[in-house]
This record gives sequence, structure tokens and C-alpha cells, in this order.
Amino acid sequence: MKNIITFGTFDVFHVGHINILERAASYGDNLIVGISSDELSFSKKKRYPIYCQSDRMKIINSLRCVNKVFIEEYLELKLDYIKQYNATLLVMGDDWIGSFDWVKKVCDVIYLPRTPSISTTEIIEIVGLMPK
Ligand code: C2G
Repeated sequence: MKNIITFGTFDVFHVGHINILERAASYGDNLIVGISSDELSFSKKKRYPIYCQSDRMKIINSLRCVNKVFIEEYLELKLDYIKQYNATLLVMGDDWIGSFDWVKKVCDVIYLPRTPSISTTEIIEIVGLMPK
């Protein structure tokens, strides 16, 4: 059994999220997803997510390509999560390229190209500009 692990906030779920999750799942047998806690998301993006962590977990957990979800509290604990879930491959979008190479002593790491022209930030901006 090959366990794949990936991480993200996955706020306001969109096609870029499902694309990376499906591609990550195709590398092994089990896809485990670390969902950023609301506090971790705040520390990364300087705003709280639109959807709270329990709703984001519920959405990701409902996907066919996902086998397990858990809350990621700190970026620095990546290696502990990788060991805890016996993951042999970490998959991340290429906006994180190089950032997690430090786990390579325990686990392979690949960075996949992001889906172009879509992001949660952009969706929030567009919705904010819509006439009432
Ligand atoms: N993503 C993508 N294409 C997009 C948008 C996002 O491939 N158009 C990918 C990102 O590269 C990431 C995943 O979807 O791998 C989740 O994206 P975010 O929710 O923005 O995750 P982020 O807040 O960057 O958290 O420990 C690492 C972090 O927790 C990653």
C-alpha cells in the first residue's frame, strides 16, 4: 500500500483543488489530506478562511479520491504528519516549490503545476465586485 499525503486550506472549494487531489491520488493507493486549521490559515494568508475547518474537512472527506483527512496545525510538523500516516510521497502545488524539500530524507516530494486562472482569493474578489 502506497500512502500519498498532501496539505492545503481548500477554502471555497474549486476545480484547482479537485485537480490536484485527483492527480495526487493517482500516484498511490491512499490519499491522506492535511487540512490547514483556521489558525494556520490565518498565519499564512492574514485572513481567516470563509469556510471553517470542520466544514472544509467535511467537504474534502466526502471526495471519492480522498481516504483520510486530518487537521494540520503547524507547517513545521510536516515530517511528524508524514511519519504518523506512513506516507512515502508528499504532493504539493508548484506555488510551494522547494519549500518542503527538507522532508526528502524520509519521503519523496513532488510539486505539480497549479491549475491556471483560478484561486480562492480571485473568487472572493469577483464575488465582492458583483452588483447586489
Ligand atoms: N492549487 C492548485 N491550483 C489552483 C489553486 C490551488 O493546484 N488553481 C493547489 C495548491 O497548490 C495546493 C492545494 O491546491 O497544493 C491547496 O491550495 P490552498 O488551499 O491554497 O493551500 P495552501 O493554503 O497553500 O496550503 O502545508 C502547506 C499548506 O498548508 C498549503
